[in-house]
Amino acid sequence: MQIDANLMKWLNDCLARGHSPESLTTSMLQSGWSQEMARLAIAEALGKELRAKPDVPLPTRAVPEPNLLQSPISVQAGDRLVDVWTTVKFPRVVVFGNVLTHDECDQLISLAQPKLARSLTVDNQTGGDEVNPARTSDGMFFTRGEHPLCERIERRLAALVNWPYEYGEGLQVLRYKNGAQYVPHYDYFDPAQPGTPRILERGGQRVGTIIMYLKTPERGGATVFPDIGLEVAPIKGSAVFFSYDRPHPDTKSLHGGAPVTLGEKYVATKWLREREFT
Ligand code: PD2
Ligand code: ZN
Repeated sequence: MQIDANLMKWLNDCLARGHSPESLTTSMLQSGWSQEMARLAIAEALGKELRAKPDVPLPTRAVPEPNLLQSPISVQAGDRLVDVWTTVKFPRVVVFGNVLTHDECDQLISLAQPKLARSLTVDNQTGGDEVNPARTSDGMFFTRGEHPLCERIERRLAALVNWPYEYGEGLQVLRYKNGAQYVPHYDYFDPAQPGTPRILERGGQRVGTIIMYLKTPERGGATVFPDIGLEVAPIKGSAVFFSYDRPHPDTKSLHGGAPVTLGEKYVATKWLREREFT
């Protein structure tokens, strides 16, 4: 798509003056540009800026972002009105209520049940999967749109954070039994690891995460953000969204699943890539 030269000049000037991609997105939306156009134009401008400064090691990327101009109490996310509970500017974290009905939570758990197995994490050396003692949950993946329910939820999430449906990985469902946890980590792929280029072939970096809570434990199991001391309570039907514009700890996107100390917790995670996830 050809992007207007005046718009590009304005974007490049703003970036050179230190404006963030998020603030430029906000300005463009306020001026009546579409989310898609803002995303494309800003990505293009960021690319130009980086080519002019080849020594910048980790490019910032356009990221998903809900439309929270004027601090709404709720936002229309496709087929559902979702509540806005808590927002943090940096790192960008938004907690949403009422993302899923209780029925949808129960149905996702039932669909996932037959395939739940000890969670694996990506082996950074090879790009393959490995059992990790830091992650004691059981998990499974759906492919994108694998069931009509998955597709309905995935389209809702795409609308919620203004990020194309096709850029999302399939949903992952995790079960944390009593005592299980997921120690703090970053969801992006570490550029320094030899297996990463292979992983990035399928849609580039991860730039955002949505963790939906499907079952509330009786105690523990918060999603924690240690860099900012934030704990998100795992309440059934709600979700936490966060984004990261670089694969770097400076994004303060470190997060973990605190141990469940009574009862059982289920979540569904949606990871969002830079491009179409194939
Ligand atoms: O279940 C959680 O709270 C959690 C915490 C950290 C899930 C993930 N990360 C994840 O799925 O990446
Ligand atoms: Zn995570």
